[in-house]
Amino acid sequence: GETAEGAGARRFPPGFVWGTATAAYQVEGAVAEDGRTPSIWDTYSHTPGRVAGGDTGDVADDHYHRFREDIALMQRLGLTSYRFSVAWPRITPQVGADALGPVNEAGLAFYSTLVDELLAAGIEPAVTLYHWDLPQALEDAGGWTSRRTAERFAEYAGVVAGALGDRVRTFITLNEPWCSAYLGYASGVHAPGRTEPAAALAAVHHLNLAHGLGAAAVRRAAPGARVALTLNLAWVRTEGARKSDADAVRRVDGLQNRVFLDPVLRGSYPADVLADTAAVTDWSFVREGDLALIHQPLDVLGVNYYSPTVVRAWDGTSPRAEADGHGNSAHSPWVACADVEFPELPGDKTAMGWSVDPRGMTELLLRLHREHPGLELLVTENGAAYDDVVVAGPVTGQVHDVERTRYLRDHLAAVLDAVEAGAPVTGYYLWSFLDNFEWGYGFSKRFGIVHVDYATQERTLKDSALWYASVVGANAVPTALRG
Ligand code: PNW
Repeated sequence: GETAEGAGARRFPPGFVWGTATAAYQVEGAVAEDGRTPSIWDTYSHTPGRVAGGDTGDVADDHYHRFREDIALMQRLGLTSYRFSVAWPRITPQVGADALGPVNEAGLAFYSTLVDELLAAGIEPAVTLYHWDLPQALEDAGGWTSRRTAERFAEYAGVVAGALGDRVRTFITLNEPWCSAYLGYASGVHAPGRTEPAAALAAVHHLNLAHGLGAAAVRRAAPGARVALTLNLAWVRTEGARKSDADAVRRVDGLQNRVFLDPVLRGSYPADVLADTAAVTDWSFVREGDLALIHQPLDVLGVNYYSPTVVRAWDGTSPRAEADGHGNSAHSPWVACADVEFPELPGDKTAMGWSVDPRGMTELLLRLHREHPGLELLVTENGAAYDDVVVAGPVTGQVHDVERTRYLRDHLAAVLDAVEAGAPVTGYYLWSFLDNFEWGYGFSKRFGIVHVDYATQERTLKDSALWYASVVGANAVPTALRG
């Protein structure tokens, strides 16, 4: 094999940003400290039967107390950036539908210190303002089905940008509104666990509105900062040749990609999506002027990519295939798609059951470049869960996670394929830095390049972490793997 420094290596553009990503509820713990109040994920994870193993984020990786140790590990790996999220319930713990309530200085102080320590270690912070931990009080007042949630989000975003904007270059308004809307309100496998398709589409709109209002608030509070939005987009494809297969592609593409991209980047909702979903909702929650508010200038589009989306028209007779990894057969996240199925693909799968398809990443980045030329792209998440085993090593434990390293190598090569074909991708954040609370799967799925022993909070660098360090150091991805 070759190391990243070796002859068989492909270089990334100079200045390419290399990082890892986490999210507050998945790593922080300390859920009742320094004035934090519950979010929808506290409620959901403490509801029996919702999360695998009854796991909760009460302690998680204890990152709230161990962030200095974690930053030291990042520094040792040579990482140049860290994407983390701010827990809204730490910042405005008394928020209600009609008022933001007082700012909790202790909550802000935690993130301010985190930013300072990162900068001191030579690591650039990238801040996600909403990674799914909605204050419970807002859910009680309708959550994302209510436009007041979007209004309060913008106020909260302005507070955080005002406090950190002198040191933080990049603010990401929302992480994956697709998950918040469809997994939270249609399939119910994420908090708040509702299963109402009409509510999911109302949530789509109010999340889009939250992005637009939040983007404007960030600009006012931190005029020098870059505003980004992170979406989980997919290159939707079919292996079927029927007209109905092509129609299934168009509809799923509409719900996954265009219903978020079009309002933000073009100022309109796709007419076909409105028509496809007309039996579910009349979209009357979209008010005059909303699309102008959503259509704010965007500096960077964050792209999260894990696996492909492959569809075909369901003939209505054989059992409907649902191999899209969303984990709920009774309630689909795909509203108005009862005649679409998600066939099982041959080939490699991760521990999530998600198919491995690096080419889908290249195609996705190239499509974004083609359809939105000039828009800077940032890979804000990519990575894989595998069933890691810690083995005894000479000094400390070791994790020989060959499959994760191969996944990362192949996806970095896929990013580089897109870059070489002209896509303006400026950085890559690996999901995740640490093993963490994987939402409905609890701690049973490990995405980290750093292993966490949850009983002791001991961190162990996996082989993939050392491999990633060599990639970052060389600014290049090797064409082959050692051993
Ligand atoms: C993303 N799906 O979640 C999130 O941004 C992370 O917090 C999470 O840990 C990571 O990906 C790995 O799951 C997703 O069902 C959750 O398609 C579910 C889906 C996609 C992304």
